[in-house]
Amino acid sequence: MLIRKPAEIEPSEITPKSVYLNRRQFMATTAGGLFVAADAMASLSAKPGVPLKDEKTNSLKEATTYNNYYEFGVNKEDPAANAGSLKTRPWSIVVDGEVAKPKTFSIDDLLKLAPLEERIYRMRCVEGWSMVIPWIGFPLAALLKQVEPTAKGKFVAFETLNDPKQMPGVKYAVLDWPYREGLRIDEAMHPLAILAVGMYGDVLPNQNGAPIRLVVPWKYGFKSIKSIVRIRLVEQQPKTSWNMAAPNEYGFYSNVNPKVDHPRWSQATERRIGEFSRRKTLPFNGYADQVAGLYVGMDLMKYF
Ligand SMILES: Nc1nc2c(c(=O)[nH]1)N[C@H]1C(S)=C(S)[C@@H](COP(=O)(O)O)O[C@H]1N2
Ligand SMILES: [Mo]
Repeated sequence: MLIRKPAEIEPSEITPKSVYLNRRQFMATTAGGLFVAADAMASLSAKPGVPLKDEKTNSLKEATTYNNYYEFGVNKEDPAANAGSLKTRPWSIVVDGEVAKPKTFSIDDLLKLAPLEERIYRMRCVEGWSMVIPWIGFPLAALLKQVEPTAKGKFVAFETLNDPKQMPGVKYAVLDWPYREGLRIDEAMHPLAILAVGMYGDVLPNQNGAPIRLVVPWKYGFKSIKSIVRIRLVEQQPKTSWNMAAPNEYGFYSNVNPKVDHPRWSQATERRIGEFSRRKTLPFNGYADQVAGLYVGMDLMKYF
């Protein structure tokens, strides 16, 4: 099947060869009462992303056992240990606010929005570690176009599920739940911003944000909100969980910027999980050629 490649994406990030995802696995996860429609299954053909030059893709084990997902605990091994209690079917995302066509998308609706693609992205956590992960997903823009944002839809606000019965961590007030994130509309429409439904050729493990999560590779990892249930288009910059918790440490934009230190540590270098020596952190996490244009004229020391 034909998969169009947005002009902004480097050829090195997507290869021309088609592969099939593990369809049996996608069907298995939907077996809790739901069938994936035939045309949705057809869209599950993906292109394998080419590994980044001089950067090894992290192992599935690394990407699934060293996580932040505070709804399941604050330690890196907690999400893998505790996220089994998350029920990922049935699932839907309510999309409303400043849009002409508000809509509730079931997971099957979401899988039909656009062909799935594999994207191998560098991910940089604000804590100073990074990984390279092969995600499977589709541009967030494909969903936003469906609801037709109005002229007042200047920002996009996202929310994670907030269910104490499934998420042992939400009884602790470490963050103001539900976990909330936000993007400016032009950031959200950028072709590098994807909604991921899988990784490593398979469905997303719960600890990585099943069944659907945001991936914004030029920003610190906390912007990439997991297990999304609500997306709202808004006129004013929305509140975000980490910014509410510590506004001097976590800004709204949170673009990866080696020149803006966290108040308690430097952001100039990072530890790639699996590597011994530290790497230099790249502006916009290495995606400056594609995304720097979004921020022309903005003081990125002030809007960190
Ligand atoms: N709902 C929710 N989403 C979240 C988090 C979280 O605690 N809750 N942690 C964030 C942080 S800080 C990072 S670094 C990434 C890490 O997970 P990943 O390796 O699966 O991207 O998830 C982000 N998304
Ligand atoms: Mo993070």
